[in-house]
Amino acid sequence: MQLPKEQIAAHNQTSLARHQAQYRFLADSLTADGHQPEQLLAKLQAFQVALPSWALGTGGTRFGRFPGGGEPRNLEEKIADVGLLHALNHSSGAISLHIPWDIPQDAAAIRTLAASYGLVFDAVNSNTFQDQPGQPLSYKFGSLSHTDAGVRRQAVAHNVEVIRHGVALGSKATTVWLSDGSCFPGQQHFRRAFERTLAGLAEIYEALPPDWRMYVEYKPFEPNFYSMVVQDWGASLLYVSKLGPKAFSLVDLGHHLPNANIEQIVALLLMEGKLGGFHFNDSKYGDDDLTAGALKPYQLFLIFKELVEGMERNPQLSLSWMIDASHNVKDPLEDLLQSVEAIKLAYAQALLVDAAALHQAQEANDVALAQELLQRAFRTDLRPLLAEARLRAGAALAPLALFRDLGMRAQLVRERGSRTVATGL
Ligand code: PSV
Ligand code: MN
Repeated sequence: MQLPKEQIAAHNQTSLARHQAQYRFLADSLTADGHQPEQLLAKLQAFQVALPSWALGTGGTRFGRFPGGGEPRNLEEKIADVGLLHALNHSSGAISLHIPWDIPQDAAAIRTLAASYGLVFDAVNSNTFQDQPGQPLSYKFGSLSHTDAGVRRQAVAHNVEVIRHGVALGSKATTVWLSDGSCFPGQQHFRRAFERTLAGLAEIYEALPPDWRMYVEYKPFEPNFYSMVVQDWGASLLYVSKLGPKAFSLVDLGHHLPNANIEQIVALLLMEGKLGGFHFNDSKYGDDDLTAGALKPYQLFLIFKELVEGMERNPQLSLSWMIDASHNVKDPLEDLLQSVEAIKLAYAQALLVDAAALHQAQEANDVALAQELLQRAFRTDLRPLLAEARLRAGAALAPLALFRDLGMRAQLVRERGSRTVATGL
């Protein structure tokens, strides 16, 4: 569904006066504090977050799934949904595909379709955590780490195939997340499993085109509950360091044990030049896959504070910003709008941190001042700044309100039906 610019402009008109008053007040106070609102706006407009093709339908749990209707039935409709979100917020100009859930039949046509919505393709993702119909060998006991060389060869071949699809679409990276591991002590030999996994990753690495990157995503548990072959950032860093300069770690915010200090992990991966990208989401207990910023907005801000420092130290730094979310109870499109807003808000707040003053406070061990400096930025309400960035880009002042006021979900249900099920988990 293409959203005409005039419809967005008409909706913006209804709240324009209120927005302008709020933005003027904010811009004046930011300027008085020594910030440059125009520079902040430029950075926000340039910041795009890729949306996952697998989050456009309702997520399920092993207990059930409650589809809300109008879910995309194929890749073309998934692209249309991301295009719609991008028209609303002008911040989601990329899509990340999962193979084989999203195999394009005609890559050139899919590319042209995506371009018509202003979209490009971010990292492609492989899937060796499920068996596919007709697949000769099973991944029940692992893929790249499997004891059987035939299974390992099949998993490598799948990843190479994923890269081939990505090349046809103009992607520049592949994300490897392995569910491999063990459920019981003694089931798997840790060192041999690591060595086999590394050998498989090295073969996939060899298949990367020269300008491509490989992201190795870690996760502490699930579906295996005793050990995972890439269980944490230490393991991921080991693999990517051994693989070479085109391999990087990928941080999925839901893939940490409770209370892990993710911002510190981010700082150290940045220091090593081995941070490749993110899967944003939020979690309370584990891989909850909830809306970014829904539970821990301060953590998200602290992560962005490290990222902003990294980007300032190295302006060439290139990271993949992606969302990985999926849950049972919200309209997935509304959820993605909220996630993107929370991510950009955390980024904008991090841009406000007075880095020089913080550095001084840290060197002087002025603990209270350090906290003041962080919280001064975090507690500034920058929502009018985000709205202004959208307004100037021709997007919606209030994306979620527009999505609702135009009855978009109802339109999608009319077009696609109420019982459609998007591919994914
Ligand atoms: C695994 O939990 C994960 O975070 C990986 O990124 C997968 O590719 C994705 O979720 C989709 O299942
Ligand atoms: Mn993920």
